Amino acid sequence: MEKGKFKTKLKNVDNTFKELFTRYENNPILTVRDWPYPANSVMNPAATLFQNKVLLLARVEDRRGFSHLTKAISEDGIKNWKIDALPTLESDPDHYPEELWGIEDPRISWLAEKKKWAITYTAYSRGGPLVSLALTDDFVNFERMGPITPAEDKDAAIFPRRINGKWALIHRPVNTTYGPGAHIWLSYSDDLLHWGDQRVLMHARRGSWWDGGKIGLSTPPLETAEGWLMLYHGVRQTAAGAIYRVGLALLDLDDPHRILHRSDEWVFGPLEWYERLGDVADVVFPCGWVHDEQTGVLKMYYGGADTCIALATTTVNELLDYVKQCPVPPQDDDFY
Ligand code: M1P
Repeated sequence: MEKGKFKTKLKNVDNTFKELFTRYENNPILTVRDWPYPANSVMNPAATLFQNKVLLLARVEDRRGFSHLTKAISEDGIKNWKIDALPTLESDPDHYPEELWGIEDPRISWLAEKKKWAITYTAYSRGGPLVSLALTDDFVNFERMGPITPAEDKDAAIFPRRINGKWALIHRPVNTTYGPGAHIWLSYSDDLLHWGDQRVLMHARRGSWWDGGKIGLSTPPLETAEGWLMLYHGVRQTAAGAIYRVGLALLDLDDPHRILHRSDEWVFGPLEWYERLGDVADVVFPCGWVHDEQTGVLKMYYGGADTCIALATTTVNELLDYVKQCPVPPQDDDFY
């Protein structure tokens, strides 16, 4: 056969996967080199709109291994970040002993009813990580509410409004007696402090699934006309270590315990060098996204390899179009 004439039926098959998120070309957008004071790493930022600017509250790990939170503000959410010269919110173990080993991985929800932002963060206590809450209206002064869950629990965010008269919290306790793995739970409260009516919202799958073993909320749930968009991370253990990827689900607006759709495949995972190489390899860890209601564009901010902060964008419509084609999970997903 003449060279170059070989044809296969597959020649015109497009087998490229269309990514739902587009990475910013100059990622990472923030690293310790941008920081005004010495630190080991910056990662896993919460995000919100504040005074028409994008505000990130980053987890900063110091050179002891303890974390605190520092804010960075930018007009376009991409560049020219103004970073606080000193930690914005530090652990305070003298008054809050549960913060002994630092505070980590915040999520921010705007609570219109309270006219305050609620920051849920991991307090690293002697008894293990737990969820603490702080309220603020200016990101300078913080009203610390203390722990809202016992250890071990993390990856929590409060829904931005009451649902059927109650505040709702997504969180991720670790409960080994329930079975292997860690699952996402939903709890309700009248006052943001005392939480009850706890139920599993979503199970980690098992076996070789990308989210087989451990899952946790990524960004706070985003309200759309078709349901709450929930981004969550799933962890798969491999011989080389854990891989942290991100999946998508749509929850019923009035009964968020009802999962309308859940992606079988991950929608975002470590591919680029800043996601694959760092203190913890192969980790993408989003904790915040900012929605531009005029354009529909969603900016997702995430930690890369527990070392830096990166940005990827999509639109709410793209996420909805995708997730609505995903399976409706069985009510009893023990069958996964
Ligand atoms: O190292 C990856 C992530 O591990 C933990 O996340 P989780 O407990 O949800 O598995 C956290 O320490 C997180 O900060 C870190 O990015």
